[in-house]
Amino acid sequence: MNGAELLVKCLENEGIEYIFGIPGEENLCFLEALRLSRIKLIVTRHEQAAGFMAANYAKLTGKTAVCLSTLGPGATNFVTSTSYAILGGMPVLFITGQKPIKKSKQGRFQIIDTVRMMEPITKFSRQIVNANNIPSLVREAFRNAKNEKPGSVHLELPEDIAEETIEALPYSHTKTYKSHSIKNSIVNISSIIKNAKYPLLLIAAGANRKSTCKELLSFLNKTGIYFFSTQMGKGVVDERHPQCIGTAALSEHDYIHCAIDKADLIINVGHDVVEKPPFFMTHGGFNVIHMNYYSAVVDDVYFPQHEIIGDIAENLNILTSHMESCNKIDKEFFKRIKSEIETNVFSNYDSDNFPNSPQRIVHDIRIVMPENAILSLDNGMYKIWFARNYKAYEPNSVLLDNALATMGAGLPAAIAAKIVYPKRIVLAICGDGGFMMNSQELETAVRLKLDLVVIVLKDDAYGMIKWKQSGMGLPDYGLDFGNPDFVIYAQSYGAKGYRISKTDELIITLKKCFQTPGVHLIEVPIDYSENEKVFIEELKNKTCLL
Ligand SMILES: Cc1ncc(C[n+]2csc(CCOP(=O)(O)OP(=O)(O)O)c2C)c(N)n1
Repeated sequence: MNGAELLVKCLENEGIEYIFGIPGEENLCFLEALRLSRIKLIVTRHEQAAGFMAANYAKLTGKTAVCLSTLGPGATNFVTSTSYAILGGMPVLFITGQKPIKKSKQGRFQIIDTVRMMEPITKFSRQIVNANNIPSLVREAFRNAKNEKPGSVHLELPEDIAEETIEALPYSHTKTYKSHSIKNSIVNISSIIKNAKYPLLLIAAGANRKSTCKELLSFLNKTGIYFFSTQMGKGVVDERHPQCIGTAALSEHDYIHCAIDKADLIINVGHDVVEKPPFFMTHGGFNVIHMNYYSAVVDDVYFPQHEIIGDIAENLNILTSHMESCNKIDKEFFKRIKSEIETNVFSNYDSDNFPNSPQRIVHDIRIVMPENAILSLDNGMYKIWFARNYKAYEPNSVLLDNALATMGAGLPAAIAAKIVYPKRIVLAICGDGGFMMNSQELETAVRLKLDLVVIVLKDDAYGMIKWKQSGMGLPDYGLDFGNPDFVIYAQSYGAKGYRISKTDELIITLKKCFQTPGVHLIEVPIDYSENEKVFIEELKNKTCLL
């Protein structure tokens, strides 16, 4: 066996099914070992996109994912997706190649210090300098990737180590047993919750685990406490739940903040300051109980007074067993707030104007999406509209990035979702800016014969930045661009292309695309004048029904 074969064996031992990436000549030995393994290689058209696919595969399956690149330029192309995985808490092993390290005739050709480059954006970054170390380094990489908080790890496999002859075995996994100290303090915590008049529960990114959904629902149903979510906590509990008051897509001044500002206690399940803040804590304001796998990073906007650290599902289960219906809650207040949010956020989509308003687009997409369909959002202005106005019914049914908040991940994430769930409908929504950052992956989707629908929202500009620019009272400058003809562009990849030219065509076209196999791209012009009308004027003039 050689080093590359041993590495592949170790990856098989970790249960790896797919590797996403672009091989270079330094990976050829690894590629050959992969060819003879049961792992499937998904070749992409950019390493960044491979990293985004792996990260979303990890998010959807809960398993550590793997991606591959060559040295130098391939590795530098990984930087954005490595950062995406570490901030977003997605366990991914990034494997890069390298020239031989013992004797090489290549000088410094393509060589950069990839291990050091990866250090600040991974939890563990190592060069394999001896094939003997492969089993322990792989286990360490996977252990680090999965340990709380999950994230990216990196291994560099030089060509000569890949070719080294070696006899070794992968290591087996360790079963970890953890102790609980929460049982002792639970009575105290439960009485704080029982005594609150305006308690709220916040569901954030860290709560997005299979085990947590059930426990959260039991807690909410038993206590009657109202809840909201951060963008990355969307759908962990069905947003149609009668106690749900929506998603805090903005940090302040939205309708939801009428409830947050009145709260005396927030039970914050799974929050992490990497997310855009759902609220700002102030001295003398509400108390926060932070429940997460790890302790809170204290920040000017977040300094919880209580922490319950450890497995969220187990701790919630213990907490629920000490709770009863919270009868001190001012239910009338929360009912009023909820009805105001239903009217102003979820029912305010009536405009027949063309180009379509963001509210109308969100509404039309929600009504045609089946219950378990998956929406994958890139980053742009529309992400705020979807986070705020689109009700998620199931966990991970809205894939979005509110941590690195990078443009370009929407389409690769949708491809990963379709690989994991071939039978579910998957819709990617991108701005014309973000789409063009990884649009080449349309070819990957066509080659993999995926049934996938992509909406490109066309405003011929970096719309989100335009909105911020005008909000700061600055003149319109430096944010407009031209676009290809998206219909012809899609067709040139072997996908089908459509252009919406009337408001009500979106629903009809989407229904048709969902029923027809293949990759479909729909160009949808969007009217962003609503950004200012709602987020600046309407919210400024709103009054909270207190
Ligand atoms: C890789 C990357 N570059 C730049 C940004 C900063 N940024 C955030 S949103 C945005 C505009 C997005 O434009 P587009 O995709 O067209 O969507 P729109 O806001 O117009 O709906 C920019 C430039 C970013 N988040 N990520």
